Amino acid sequence: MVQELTYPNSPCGSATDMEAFWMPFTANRQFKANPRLFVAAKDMHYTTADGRQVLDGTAGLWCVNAGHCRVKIAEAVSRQVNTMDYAPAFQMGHPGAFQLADRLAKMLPGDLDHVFFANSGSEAVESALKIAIAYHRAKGDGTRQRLIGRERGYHGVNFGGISVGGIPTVRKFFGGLLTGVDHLPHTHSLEHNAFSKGQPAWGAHLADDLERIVALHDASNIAAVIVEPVAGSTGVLIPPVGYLQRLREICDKYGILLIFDEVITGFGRLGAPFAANYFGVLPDMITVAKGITNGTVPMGAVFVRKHIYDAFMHGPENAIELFHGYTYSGHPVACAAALATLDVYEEDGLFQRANDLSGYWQDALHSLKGLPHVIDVRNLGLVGGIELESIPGKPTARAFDVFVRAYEQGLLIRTTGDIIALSPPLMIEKRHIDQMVSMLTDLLKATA
Ligand code: PXG
Ligand code: PLP
Repeated sequence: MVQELTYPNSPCGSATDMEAFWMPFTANRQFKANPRLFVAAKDMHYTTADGRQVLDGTAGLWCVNAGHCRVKIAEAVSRQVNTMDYAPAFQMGHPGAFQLADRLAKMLPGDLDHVFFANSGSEAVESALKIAIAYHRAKGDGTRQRLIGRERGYHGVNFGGISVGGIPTVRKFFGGLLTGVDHLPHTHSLEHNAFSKGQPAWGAHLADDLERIVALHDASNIAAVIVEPVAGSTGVLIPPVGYLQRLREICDKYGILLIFDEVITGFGRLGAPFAANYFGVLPDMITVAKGITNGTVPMGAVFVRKHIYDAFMHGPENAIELFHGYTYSGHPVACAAALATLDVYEEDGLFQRANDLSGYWQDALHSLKGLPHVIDVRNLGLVGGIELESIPGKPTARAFDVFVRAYEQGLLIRTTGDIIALSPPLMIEKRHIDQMVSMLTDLLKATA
């Protein structure tokens, strides 16, 4: 059915013009019948196709940590595009990739000192899982092949990522997935932890389930555990006090690699460079994307510790050590964007800023407690989650209604299930936080 668009300034003339684009993770028919289009962005705001300003409560999709259209990043990208558009990634190089890797290595905690580049979080995860298995093989531990993820984990959409991931809808349509995968239990419990401020007190013992999996398969068959330090996509699940430390201890005990998927928590979201810094837990690998370029150009990366890189550096010097890589690994334009992004983070002190604002953010969000249907509020750094009671028989409907009304009134939020997730650019000011919370208060008061 063709329906004319009602937005006067829409760049798309009619619904027919919108048909060809198969939108990702979107209800295509519902969207095309009543589209929501952004056409410009600056700092904390988007401009809609009909000329309205929308406060960005989500940093795009958790990626625009420094705020939109930062001049320094735009100029660096433009310079690079006009100097050298592309250089082959295999058996050739360009200075930007080396500079960026070196700079990242200096920022990273511990001996996380090598960087493998990809183009998205999904590719970073895929790369990390492959490196984990190949690492054990390179050391002569070729039976260590099993991968362990967690329920309610999100690790992107490639086959490895959905296999270790724990979101039923992201998995169930796609057949058998990878073999040799187990899942830890998730740590979310409203019964024990509702309305916790910061890290919840209950739940560190859930990491001990790893002992059960080790007993079942034997450590000699297990390659790696992958978790998000703070799970974002599945509704802002904050790790219980001591949980990540416990996972690290058990992995150490059995020689299992620990991978932190920091696609969301990386680059300041928690008020520290990485969640690894914030929690004081050193994983063997970290996957990142999103904030590495402030969302400007697609890029992902895997940070690996020295012992992992070193394990591959054997054999004849003319032999390729890792048979893995992307045409666009370390793309010059992405590297230029990332280098300028790191400058902006540093010059504006944005990680510190996120840390300084996190107390104000916490108090503001927790003022929503007591509003209709609000069954939990949770927060860490500049991340917030507000869980709503589902309408019986209509899961997701209540939060989606808030999302649409928020957009219409000038606020961008993200919803997953009946959970509202908030993750504003780190340049946010107190007045924006006040505005967000006051709009959310009105919206929630008006929920059916
Ligand atoms: N790992 C984690 C922890 C993520 O959050 C990915 C991997 C995949 O990254 P790419 O770049 O392939 O999308 C992600 C992505 C949401 C939302 O609304 C979250 C993501 C992507 C889109 C929406 O929570 N996370
Ligand atoms: N498919 C074909 C036919 C290719 O030639 C290539 C790369 O050369 C790929 C897929 C992989 O593309 P990328 O390296 O961008 O992931």
